[in-house]
Amino acid sequence: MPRLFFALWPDDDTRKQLQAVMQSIPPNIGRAVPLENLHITLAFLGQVNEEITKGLEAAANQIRTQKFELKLDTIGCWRKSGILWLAPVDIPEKLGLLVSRVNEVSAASGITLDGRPFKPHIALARKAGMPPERDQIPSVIWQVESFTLVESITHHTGAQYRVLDSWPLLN
Ligand code: 2AM
Repeated sequence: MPRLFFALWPDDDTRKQLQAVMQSIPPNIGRAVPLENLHITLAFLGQVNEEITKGLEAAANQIRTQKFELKLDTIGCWRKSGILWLAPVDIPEKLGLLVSRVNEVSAASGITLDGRPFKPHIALARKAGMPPERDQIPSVIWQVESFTLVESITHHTGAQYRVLDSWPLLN
């Protein structure tokens, strides 16, 4: 069964800005996540069968929250998981609302979520020890206009992500 998650998937302009961030990180800081894999997870769903996925997609179609600007302006490291992350200092209310709605439709479709508090972040590198100096990293301004359902495929070389579906946010 496919492993799925709802995510914010960077558009071309945002990915260009993320490339600048990746280029600012010292190469010895950990194992860099490939540029095309960078994303923000809204809700990790785990393994989901086809029938539930169909229901989930129909329910996600009903989500009507608004577009927002996301400023990714802080960098840090979680020691336990070894993740070097880029994150917003301020979480826009509209992002919080979107996550609530995504969690609701997932639960209503029969998916058990892990219930951990939402910490929006982009994983930039794994097996990282120390974050680089904050002021060496450019901020990213992301105009978030949609959200996506993504499949995670694990290869021995690392994860590969496939966007299955995408829904626009409202003006
Ligand atoms: P991470 O990048 O911070 O590890 C696909 O695996 C996405 O879902 C990743 O963004 C990952 O976050 C996130 N995720 C959240 N909970 C997860 C879990 N229990 N197992 C795997 N990935 C999880």
